[in-house]
Amino acid sequence: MRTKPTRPPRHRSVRGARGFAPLLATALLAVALPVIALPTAAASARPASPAGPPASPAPPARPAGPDRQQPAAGPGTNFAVDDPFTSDRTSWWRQDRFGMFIHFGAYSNLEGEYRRPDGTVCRDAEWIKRQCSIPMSAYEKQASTFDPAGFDAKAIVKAAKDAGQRYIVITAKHHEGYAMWPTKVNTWNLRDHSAFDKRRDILRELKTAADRAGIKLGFYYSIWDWHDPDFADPATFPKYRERMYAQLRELVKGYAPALLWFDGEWDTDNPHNPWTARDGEALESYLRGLDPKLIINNRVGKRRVTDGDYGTPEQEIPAAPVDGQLWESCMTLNGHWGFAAYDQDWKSSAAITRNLLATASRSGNYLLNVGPDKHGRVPQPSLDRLHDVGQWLRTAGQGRAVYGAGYAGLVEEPSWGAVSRSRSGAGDKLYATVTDWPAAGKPLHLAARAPFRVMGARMLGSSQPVKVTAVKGGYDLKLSGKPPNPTATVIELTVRTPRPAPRGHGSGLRADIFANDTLSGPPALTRIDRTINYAWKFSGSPAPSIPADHFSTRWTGSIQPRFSDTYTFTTVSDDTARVWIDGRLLIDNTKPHDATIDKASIPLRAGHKYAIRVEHTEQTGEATMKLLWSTPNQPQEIVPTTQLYRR
Ligand code: FHN
Repeated sequence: MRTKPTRPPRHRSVRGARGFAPLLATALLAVALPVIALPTAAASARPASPAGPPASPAPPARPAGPDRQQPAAGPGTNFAVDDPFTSDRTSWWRQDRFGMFIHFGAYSNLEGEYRRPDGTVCRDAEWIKRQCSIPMSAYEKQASTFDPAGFDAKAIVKAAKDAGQRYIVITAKHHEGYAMWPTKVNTWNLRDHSAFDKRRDILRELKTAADRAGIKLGFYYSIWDWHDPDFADPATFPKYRERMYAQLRELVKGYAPALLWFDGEWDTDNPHNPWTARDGEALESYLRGLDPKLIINNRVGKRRVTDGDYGTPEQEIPAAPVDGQLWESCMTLNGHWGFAAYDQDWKSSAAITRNLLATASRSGNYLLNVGPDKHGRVPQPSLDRLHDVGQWLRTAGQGRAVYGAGYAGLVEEPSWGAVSRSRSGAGDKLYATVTDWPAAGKPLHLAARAPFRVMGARMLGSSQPVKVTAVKGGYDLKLSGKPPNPTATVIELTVRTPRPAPRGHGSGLRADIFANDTLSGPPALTRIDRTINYAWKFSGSPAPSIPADHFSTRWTGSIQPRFSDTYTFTTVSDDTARVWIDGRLLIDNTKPHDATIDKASIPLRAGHKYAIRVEHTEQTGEATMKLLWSTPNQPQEIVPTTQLYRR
């Protein structure tokens, strides 16, 4: 039976209604939202180190953050290198919002169609070898004729820029195992097994063109490998893993990608996939050791909230901002990732543009795919649509609703469009993008979630007036005439919110750390923790003296909000988490669990110090504890040190 993951349903545009806490909620909202972690296979053998698979766990990444004095892997290791929501390391990614995905491999040479020896025709794209049960010998034979001489890196980068895509992720190696660069690890690659010019290296060409154009370049790499004979058997899998580490080292050291986009991490067969969460821990640590600036997606592990830097919903757009992790929606332009000549079912330019706006308004990134043909050329229908999106973004500065913009927070998502917020030198702006133009005289309502004033309003690309009226619970926008841009018309609102209290001068919370999972007896260690941002995973723990299992921590002190608003506290925890604010038990998840998100809200007053107590326990396996906060006026982040005091 084929165990191919069911291809995610194709979404034209996914708009989810969202419930919000009523404005200035006074009620205490406590909602536990369990994130169901994927079942991990039995713990696998050893991770590898930069030199290859060692006898002991790989040395952890040297954290890019301030805690550089972290010990080597094992007890004392914290794999959380910084707060991806606010770190310099992820800043470009959080600003750029819109990227180009490129699926290009030996499968492209078949252009979506395989004629079997009996004359029957089988169709698929990047999965064609497996879905059409092509014998490996026949697949290798067809790959030997692959000659993408028409691959024009400059033209592809120009197309991305023309589309307004500010980063590119190209398949360096897909499930077929065929490397698109001259790897030295094997001969199953575009240099050694093709009809292509052996002097060329398309990843090098793309890197050069992207650098020149100021576009970040990332590589997609499939863990699942249909070609490597050592992949499927757990006994020989370490040999595959050694080759995989060597290839990734070639890519990171040879091409300096800004990002690695892993895939093929899921439990599946044909061939069996032995990849485990423990493998993901070691690989992520290894890669961060190779390059601390790397951004890595969550498929490096098992696609969970605790893996990598960001989540990867596919062919869909989450209905609301994702809790506890950055996220990027990847999507095809037709129904396939790789080139499929028969698939002319293209999404409309308007649908793609609206998807991008919906994504940005929920603080997500949008990675939109092209699949070059066997010559290496991007299909014209793809280029046409990308051009249209870029045209919309360039018109009248409408791109401000996307680049550097994110979840509005201050208002509920309306049914008539999307609202994003951008705070830059140009001021504090809400970008209300109208996709469902109101009937004459009918106002558009913005339901406020927190107090703010509208200081100005204008329609981008038009001199049509926008009348803003304060009404109960928010504002009404009255528009006139016809929509200047039927795809989406942008109303730019200049807003002012209550001034925050001055930044605090806290240095962190008192942490009492116990060498047991019951917080009992005297603590083995007491210190000041700058934040609660810990991914101990399998091998780490709060300190070298604390074993990787059966430990617990109690943080105490006070917390100082900067806004008078309803604060939502979010924990990402494994095994248990409890949070008290001002003596109230807000989060109480004491049932041992895998990586889980818990949330609760409470109204707080700016500048006031509230008692805080946080407890975490770890029994066995992976361990994680992160404390984030957000308000309608403050996007989610790890609670910063300056707002935490030891007493
Ligand atoms: O199996 C792959 C598929 O071919 C494609 O690469 C997508 C893109 O994210 N990822 C996997 C399916 O989830």
